[in-house]
Amino acid sequence: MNGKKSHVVITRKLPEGIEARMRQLFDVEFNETDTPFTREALIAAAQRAEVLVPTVTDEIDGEIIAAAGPQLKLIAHFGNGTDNIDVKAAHKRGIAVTNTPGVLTEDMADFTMALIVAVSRRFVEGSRVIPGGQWSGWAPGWMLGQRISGKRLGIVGMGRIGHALAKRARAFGLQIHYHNRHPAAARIEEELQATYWDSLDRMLSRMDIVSVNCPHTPATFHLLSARRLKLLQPHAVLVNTARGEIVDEEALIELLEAGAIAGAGLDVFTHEPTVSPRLVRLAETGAVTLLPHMGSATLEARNEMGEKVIINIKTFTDGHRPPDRVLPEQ
Ligand code: 8YV
Repeated sequence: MNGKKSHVVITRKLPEGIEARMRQLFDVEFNETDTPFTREALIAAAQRAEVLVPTVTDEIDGEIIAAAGPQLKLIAHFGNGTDNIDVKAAHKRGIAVTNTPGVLTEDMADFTMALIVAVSRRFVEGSRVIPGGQWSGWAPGWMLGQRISGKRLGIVGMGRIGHALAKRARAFGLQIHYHNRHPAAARIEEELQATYWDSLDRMLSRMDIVSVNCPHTPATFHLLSARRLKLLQPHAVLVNTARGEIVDEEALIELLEAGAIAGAGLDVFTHEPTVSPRLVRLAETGAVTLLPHMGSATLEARNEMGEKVIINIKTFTDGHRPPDRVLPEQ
């Protein structure tokens, strides 16, 4: 881009060290207050930026892409999932899109494993008892959860995060089952002693715990539909740390309210940051554990995501192919 520093607009506050490096390399507009951009602010940013750095809280849809000025050449997403960006529309307008894969895998897998344990062993409910002054002492039949060891974990989506989760789950004594568009490499199946289920329906009806770990795409929207959720066994636990839209949230709420499954752990929701009051009520009864989209929230992940954004912008503006280019789904 002519030897002059590229104009980069960042929609949220990033780690200090990352912002300092960006200041050296680019002509950057930061968001000092960290207030999410309104739609109008996003459109205005797309009309002046050469590079836009959004996050999961920015909906970069076809209309915003259409309103972007001709100077916008790159959307360097600070995040792994790009379901908030109309990648196809960007591609058509010659705007490249990059993301930050790989650097949040281990943190996401730790977090998902922790949520599986927390829901099965009622950590959140238990943690409220002492501060609430409700503990009158131990009793043999009190706060009973479900044993994890020896149970069947069904992973929906055996990508990087699914694989990292499966490794942890093996150490907890879980049997690994998975559904994916394609079976994993034989080496991975062998390492995990994993069973591939071509039919998601059949897998769901046989699992004790189900974890959603696939990306949200048009093909995975409500992949766990009302019909499929009903296939879960009454003692099953569902954990979703991927995207709210993959599960039919209303149908899940109905199942939980009816006590038709044992519980759920959710870190993602259909209309973030708004969460259904019915889910909140279920959380109060202990039927569901709700967390505020914090699966990848570690200092290390945020710094490494920032590094990836810098590398993607720098390689692109230097005229090379950025390492984390995202292409539209075929
Ligand atoms: C990030 C995520 O925090 O990267 C993702 O896809 O869902 C999150 O863990 C978020 O995307 C940051 O933009």
